[in-house]
Amino acid sequence: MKSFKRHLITSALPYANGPLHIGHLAGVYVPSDIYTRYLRLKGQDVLSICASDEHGVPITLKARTEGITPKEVVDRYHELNKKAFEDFGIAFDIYSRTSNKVHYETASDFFLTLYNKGEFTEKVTEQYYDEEAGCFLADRYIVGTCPQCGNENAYGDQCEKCGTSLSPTELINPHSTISGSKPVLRETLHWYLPLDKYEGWLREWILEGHKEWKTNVYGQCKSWLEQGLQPRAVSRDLDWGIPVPVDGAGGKVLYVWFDAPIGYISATKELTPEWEKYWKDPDTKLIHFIGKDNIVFHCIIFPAMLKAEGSFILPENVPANEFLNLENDKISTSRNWAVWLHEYLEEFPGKQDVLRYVLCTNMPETKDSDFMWKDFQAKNNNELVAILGNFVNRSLVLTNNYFGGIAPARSKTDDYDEKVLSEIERIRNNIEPSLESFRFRDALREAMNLARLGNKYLADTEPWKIHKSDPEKVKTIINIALQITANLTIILEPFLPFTTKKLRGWLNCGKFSWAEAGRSDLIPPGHAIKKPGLLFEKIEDDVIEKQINKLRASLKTNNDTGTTVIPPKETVSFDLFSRIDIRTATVLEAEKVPRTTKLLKLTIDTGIDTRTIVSGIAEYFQPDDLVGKQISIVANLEPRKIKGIESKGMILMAEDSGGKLVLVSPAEKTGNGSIIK
Ligand code: B3M
Ligand code: ZN
Repeated sequence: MKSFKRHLITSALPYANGPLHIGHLAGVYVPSDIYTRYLRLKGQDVLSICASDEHGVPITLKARTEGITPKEVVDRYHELNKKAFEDFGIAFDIYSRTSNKVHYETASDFFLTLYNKGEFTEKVTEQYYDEEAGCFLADRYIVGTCPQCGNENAYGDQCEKCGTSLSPTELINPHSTISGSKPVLRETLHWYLPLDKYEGWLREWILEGHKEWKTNVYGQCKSWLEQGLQPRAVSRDLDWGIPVPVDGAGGKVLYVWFDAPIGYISATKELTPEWEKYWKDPDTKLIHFIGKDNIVFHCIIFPAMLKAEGSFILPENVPANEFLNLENDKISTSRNWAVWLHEYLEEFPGKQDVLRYVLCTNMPETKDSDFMWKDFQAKNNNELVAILGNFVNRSLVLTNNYFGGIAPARSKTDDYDEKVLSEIERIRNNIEPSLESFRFRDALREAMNLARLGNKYLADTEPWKIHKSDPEKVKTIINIALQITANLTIILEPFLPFTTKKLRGWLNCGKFSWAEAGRSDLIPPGHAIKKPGLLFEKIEDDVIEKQINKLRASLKTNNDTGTTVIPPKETVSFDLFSRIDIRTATVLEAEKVPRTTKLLKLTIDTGIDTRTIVSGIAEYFQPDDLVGKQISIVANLEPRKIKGIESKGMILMAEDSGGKLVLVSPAEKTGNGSIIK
């Protein structure tokens, strides 16, 4: 096995388009943090890199939904997510963002290096265009049926269900996620990375060179390589992103999946002037922590980019996790079916390690797993409180009660004592291979076996019964209990950093190194410890019921129509809402827009003026049905050209989750231009 001088750990850059939830922690960030903390404990030279992924359609879609700019979206969620990572002890060395200057320069330079090497093919192709929205549709702007697995919500660049990377023109029955309309094809120029040219090399590098990769990762790579790789566009017709740095590329930006992985490099550059030692020296071990939907980008596309550029190292491993579900259902931002990290901390202050623990014991390392609130409660009460907390509490309280808080010396040990002492080392030796091979569930279970050992040792030896009759024996028992406690501060540090910090405080000791784990002399005789507090507290049924009910409420079913109610959007400030001017108006004329199926051109009297609004409601209303109707409109929306017609405003419609659309009209006739509050 090759030895490395240093480690470079990257964690998938979360899109700054929404808050983080438990699926992010279980899939990427807890495993990455466990591995990084373990390497640090071993005294390794390690950098842990992450950043907000701030470009791409996920951001602009969110901006459209919230009626704010993409910059406002990323500024809000970059800060929220950065704080959530800090609150959960995810100890990155840097958490940067891809909208900053160093990234723009780094990504542009990377593109230009490949461009000047002639790596890209420039091609004019037909791409889907939304006539209503007036923009090309790429990535999440377009959805359709995946040609591989039949998933009807596959995106234009990837099917998240089967992981296949796609182009919009491969989708079956595609439609725009902006206007819902069926897109038309239009010619546009893009730059293509010749993945096909690197297919042979990728086969060799992965299928021959990295047979040790996790089965789920290796298997996905194998199936893509077997399907054959196609050239892939690395630019987009979008106005949010890093402009393509060549002449004649007006209105085109780098594809977010071209720029984002380069964010690992730019963040490292931002962190240290020695960044090239980490990214270009083959003595660096590069590990990418990601979720399974990112495997193609980290195992096929980014390595091909690095290979084409030629001066960077390649990832040594990409231990992708599968997905975490919640109460037997897929975590869903749009349905608010999630446990948001910032909300968890409001409801469970100081219990970050309980969540880290539960997520690790059930980590989706090889297959999807399920977070259940009842399981969260059981693991907290039956393992953290009853095993770890109980043992530590007894060990420290008895030291205080029997020896005034001063660690006693071991006197003569019997076979059982010696067996327990040797178990400390055996357990430590069992944990290491699991951590080294990213099997964190196994590693944590083994680490907890040390607490089980301690609990059993005290229960078997019952020092509280013999502390008067055999004080020498009790000294030995308590000394051994303290050695176990000290070892727990080492082997649990990667998993439960807040708990081990507390424990070190009570033990009145510093941070031991990983090399010291397994020893039985960490707490010398005469060492003064402190009085302990409670390490964990029981979680009662009503607390869990409240969480389960909260989830159920977010999927409240509408009794009248039997459809689930679409959960509310993010809260907005009153002043943001008050900037929107909603008025009553009357439809004077209505006609279909030629050569479209969904558009109606309406002439309306707003009380302020007579204006035209183009609306995608032709499938729901006949033009004549609308003439004379009083409606509600957004009167101060920026005018837009739709099919060459200037549309000034938007008609308010009510759409239930079944897609049924009705007009929003005042309950009784009122003057046009009346302000709707
Ligand atoms: N922003 C995460 C996602 O697909 C994506 C990761 C980028 S890592 C360079 O949700
Ligand atoms: Zn699919």
